[in-house]
Amino acid sequence: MTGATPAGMAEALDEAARARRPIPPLTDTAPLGVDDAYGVQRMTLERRRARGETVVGVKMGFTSRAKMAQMGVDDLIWGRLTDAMAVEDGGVLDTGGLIHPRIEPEIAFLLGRPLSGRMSPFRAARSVSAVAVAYEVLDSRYQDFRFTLPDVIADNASAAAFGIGPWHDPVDVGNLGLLLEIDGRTAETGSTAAVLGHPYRSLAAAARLAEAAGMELEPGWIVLAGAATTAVPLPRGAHVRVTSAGLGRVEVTTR
Ligand code: OOG
Ligand code: MG
Repeated sequence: MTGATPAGMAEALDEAARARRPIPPLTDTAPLGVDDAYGVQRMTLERRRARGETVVGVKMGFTSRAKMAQMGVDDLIWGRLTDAMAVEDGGVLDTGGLIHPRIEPEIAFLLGRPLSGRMSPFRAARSVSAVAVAYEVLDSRYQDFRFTLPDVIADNASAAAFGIGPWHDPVDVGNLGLLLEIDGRTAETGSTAAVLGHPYRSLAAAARLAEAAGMELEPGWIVLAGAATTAVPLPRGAHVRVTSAGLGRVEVTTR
């Protein structure tokens, strides 16, 4: 059903998202390694580009132990963000087109300079022009949110939507409290320190992955550093708020 070629896999994932019909993990029926999975991810992005979407950044995944444990994987990954995934702060997200959305609190970086290569987190941080509190909405195109590492890589790291709070001049984001509230009730609390010990390590990892992919992260791009807590189901008709000490908050209403 999914087709064993990379292009067939990309089509199956893209169609699953568009038709809102989840598929079994690709690795249930075909061998798929990490490198080939990134090839499939690139092809799903080509399909989005062909529909007029523009890449506006990248998202890091599984940068916290909480997330690795939740999803049963053991390495960090990345995916691409497009303009069509962005939700304005305080805006409305229609979850009707999503399969089984989840939301998680994150920190976002805005790049002021190109970034690629192997470097210390400290050096990577020098490319950052602003930081913000953010959320990510995940929506696996796989049934029951079940996948192996190559599966989720191919599926663009479950990326579905994201929102960014007000940008701030770079501050030390090494240990900021994060609060995720749904309809005024606490859903998750955590610290940015859960992201690889410091979110700038996630940024350095993004720079390394960019080099490995033969590309540069571009000025103006957003980097989502990865969730500090587990992701929680995102219901319809909900008001969600993510607050971070020092960075303010970002809000979204779902319908
Ligand atoms: C994959 C995406 C993980 C994060 O912040 O760790 C991620 C998933 O959990 O479905 O975005
Ligand atoms: Mg995330």
